[in-house]
Amino acid sequence: MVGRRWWRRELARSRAAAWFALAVPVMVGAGCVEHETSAGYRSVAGDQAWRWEGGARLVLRSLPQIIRPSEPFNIELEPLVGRDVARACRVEVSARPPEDAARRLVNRGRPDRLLEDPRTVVVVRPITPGEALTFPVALSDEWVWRTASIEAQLLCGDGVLEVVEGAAREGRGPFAGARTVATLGVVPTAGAGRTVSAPRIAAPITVDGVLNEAVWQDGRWPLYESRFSGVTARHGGQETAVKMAWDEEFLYVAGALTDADIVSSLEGRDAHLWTEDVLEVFVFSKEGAGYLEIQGSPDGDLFDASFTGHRQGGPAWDGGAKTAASVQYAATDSRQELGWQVEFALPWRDVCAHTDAPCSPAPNQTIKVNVFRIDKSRGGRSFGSALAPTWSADFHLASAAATVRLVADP
Ligand SMILES: [Ca+2]
Ligand SMILES: [Ca+2]
Repeated sequence: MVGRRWWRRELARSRAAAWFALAVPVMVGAGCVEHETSAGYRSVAGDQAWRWEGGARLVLRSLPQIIRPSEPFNIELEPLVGRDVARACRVEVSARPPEDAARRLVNRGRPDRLLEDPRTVVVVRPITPGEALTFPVALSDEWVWRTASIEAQLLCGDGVLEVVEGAAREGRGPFAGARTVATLGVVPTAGAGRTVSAPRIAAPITVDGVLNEAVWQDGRWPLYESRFSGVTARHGGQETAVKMAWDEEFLYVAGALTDADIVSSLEGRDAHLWTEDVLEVFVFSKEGAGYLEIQGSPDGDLFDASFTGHRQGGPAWDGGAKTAASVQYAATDSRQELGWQVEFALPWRDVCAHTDAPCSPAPNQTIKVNVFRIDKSRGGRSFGSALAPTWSADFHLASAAATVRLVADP
């Protein structure tokens, strides 16, 4: 960390420098303080200002009231720094899942094996003294959280400075270079939640647990971590991707699950598959009334259940769903499991009898669904992931479900 050491040295030297004789606050009105730096920049700030070690300041000029995924927005910051800092430093603004920020806070900087969420957006801008910085940010359609944590760090050389004044969270670990990270705000996000498109297919799917049909070849939807009963996912490695397709008779679901440690001993219709490796599909009503749940195991066993309201019902109902699965092994070692694939065909007549989905599926209709994976290991650990995370111990949450749009063409 030569760069970091260099920066510390520069910092120590510059503590005596004129620009560091930080901001003389002058009251200019209720709740507002006018700062004048010795570099000559003037700015009015309320609470939305941050100070870093060494005295550099950032003032928040604009932050959206609400963020709509896929609609770009700007965050404007005004750095109050001297030329030395401007030369050596950049400002990084990030929009992060609130879970990640909260996890760092709770974890108090201890080691964390969880990976950076791929949907985090990071924008870095060099500093030009006297100029406000604009950070264009767009969240992905796959932003499934109800808020975004907007954060800032000051990167100098290859070090990162600590926040000494202003709202901040614990840093360290893979999510932050600094011990503290400025929290510019936690902004609500508005959107329909996760929305995916299921294509209509011309030739029926062969439900054999082999995903060799053309429609399954690309555009699969990754599952994301879902927390329930102390279970977390995105632990690395065991990825899950699903996709849906439809024709006049069936809603089809395919799952591809990386798994080097398959736990599957249960047999027979309606066995408690969720206690081992399983993929679960829920089809909800838009109005939160009746819904269906089907589960498939790596050995092709089926669990199906119908509900008239939240958890009102169960597996006594046997519908017409079909499932099949296949297990993949390493080419060099036929005992080494690589993962499993599963297919489901769920008849529309079951779906429309137990949900408010229309009985005649047509392009542009939408249905509310969710897909969950429970990944067991022989050591007893479980990891959960979901198409649309519920952030709760309850999978039966219609409000958290994804929207699947039935589309005409792949
Ligand atoms: Ca197949
Ligand atoms: Ca497993």
